[in-house]
Amino acid sequence: TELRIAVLGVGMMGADHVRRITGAIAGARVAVINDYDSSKAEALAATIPGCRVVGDPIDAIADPDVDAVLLATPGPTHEKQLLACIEHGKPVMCEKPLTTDVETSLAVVKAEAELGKKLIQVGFMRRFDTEYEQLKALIVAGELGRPLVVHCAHRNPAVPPHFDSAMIVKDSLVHEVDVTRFLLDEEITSVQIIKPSANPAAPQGLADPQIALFSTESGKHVDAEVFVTTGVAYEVRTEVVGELGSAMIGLDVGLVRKTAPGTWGGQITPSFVERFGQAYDSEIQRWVDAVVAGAETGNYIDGPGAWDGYAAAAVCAAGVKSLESGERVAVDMVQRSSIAGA
Ligand code: ISE
Repeated sequence: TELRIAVLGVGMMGADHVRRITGAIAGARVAVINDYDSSKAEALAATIPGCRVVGDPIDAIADPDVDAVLLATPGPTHEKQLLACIEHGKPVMCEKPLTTDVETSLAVVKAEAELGKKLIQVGFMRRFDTEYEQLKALIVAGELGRPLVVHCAHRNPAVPPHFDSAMIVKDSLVHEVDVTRFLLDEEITSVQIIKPSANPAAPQGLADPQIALFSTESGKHVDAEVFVTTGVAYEVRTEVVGELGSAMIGLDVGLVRKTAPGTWGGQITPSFVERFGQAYDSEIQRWVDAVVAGAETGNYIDGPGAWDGYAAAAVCAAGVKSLESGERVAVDMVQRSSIAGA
């Protein structure tokens, strides 16, 4: 029997996941679609055999024909929808952010911990990208010695018109936050955001690019350039420098072609959909497998969970404060050990 998934929100990411679950993922199908734009939901559902539209997101979660939920709705709706998943015992893959502020993220962590089951996975897809997996494996095997410094670059060709300076922190930099926590396996304790002179091509008032500096519990340094209006392509690069050497991923070295008159080069992915296509595929396949296995283990996730979503929210909140003050801001978060089961 196939896992019956409800996909809530069929914008860019949700629609991409519907296509993925329908065409590339084994053991699962999209049984229910929900979107605030019901005609969009109807149009997509009509292309999938056995799929129907449920107009209310909470009804979609509670539906008896739904085994698991994929949340790709706007961030401000996540808290209520995640709490409904917990209430109905439905495993959920939640696109980032977990919720849009620190308090509600912590409330979700606590509600899940009280239930005593790992139901919530957060869509930090980079952890499933082959290159990030290789980098992590090098570190874990001790091949780089102790990691000392991490350098990140995160460039988008463009962002939607409503994107503001704080969204560069909460929507874009948040991935470097998760990558840092994933690679170094420790919490980030402070953030500083530096605003160099803005790209003249960026919309008026958008602080782009931004340079973020993180310190971690053991005093490691991470810097990240986030530049979302390059007009070029989608580029994500991470370099880890350790005691015994360094390693870098995201060099975009696919096919290198040489042509007259003496030029060489290749191609760069236009957006995260292509750059992280493999990561999304393996993220969702492993999640489906974990949900199926969860009935026996009580653990319905295989990847970052609610705690990781909360930690990211706490670091980004400090980042948004630093964006305003220019100062280094300490990250305010509770001890993980203070929440049994988190
Ligand atoms: C978007 O929401 C993402 O998650 C992408 O990975 C990131 O590169 C982009 O900047 C965000 O807007």
